[in-house]
Amino acid sequence: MAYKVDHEYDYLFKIVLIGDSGVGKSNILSRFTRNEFCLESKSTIGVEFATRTIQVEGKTVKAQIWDTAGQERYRAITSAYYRGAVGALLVYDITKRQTFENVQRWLRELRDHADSNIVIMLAGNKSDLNHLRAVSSEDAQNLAEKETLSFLETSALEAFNVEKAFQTILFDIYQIISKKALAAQESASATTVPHGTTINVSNISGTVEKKSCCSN
Ligand SMILES: Nc1nc2c(ncn2[C@@H]2O[C@H](COP(=O)(O)OP(=O)(O)OP(=O)(O)O)[C@@H](O)[C@H]2O)c(=O)[nH]1
Ligand SMILES: [Mg+2]
Repeated sequence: MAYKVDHEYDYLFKIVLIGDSGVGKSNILSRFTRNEFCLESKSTIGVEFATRTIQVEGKTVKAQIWDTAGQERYRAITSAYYRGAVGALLVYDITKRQTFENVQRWLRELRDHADSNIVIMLAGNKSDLNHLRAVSSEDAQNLAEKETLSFLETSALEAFNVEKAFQTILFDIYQIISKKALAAQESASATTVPHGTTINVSNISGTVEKKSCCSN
């Protein structure tokens, strides 16, 4: 979902949160959208979303961030969740090795269900629990490089890098969208057909007359 509209905002970007249950997706979302954190949050059931508007390169960008359960049995239908998403924050817990091992599984799911141009950031959450660390930042950095993802360690509890993670995703999406818009403009001006030209197209059954519908 990357619409350009006239009023409240210039762009609306849909971003999905993914990762195993308990890694802190819902708290990352509440930290970013409401500046709230809950130590005893319950597992998400189904889908929730929240929004926040920020400025990117002088444009007003509304981020619509979707959150679902990491647990398979509570998850909403996958294809609907990913539909229209232009960004993804893939979260693991730095204190739980398994959540990092499962990153490959989440990447596969993105590959299967999301747009192939989706911007992905890997986030190692709970960086405040460094004494319990089970995933080194080097391991995560290497994986991120191999899979061409951006990477940050975050802490929803300490509000560390949460803002930066979303800002980076939104900026990267904005860069892609504005480059695409420029390329489209350039190719449109290169292939413009003059107004109202009548083109005669012959086929087997005779001559079909087609009016050019180019309006530029
Ligand atoms: N220490 C610490 N705890 C965190 C952090 N982020 C989340 N938690 C805790 O981790 C637990 C799970 O957080 P959630 O945000 O509910 O996890 P989730 O990924 O949304 O889980 P599901 O909805 O089941 O997929 C909660 O007890 C949170 O308080 C963090 O940055 N640091
Ligand atoms: Mg949740």
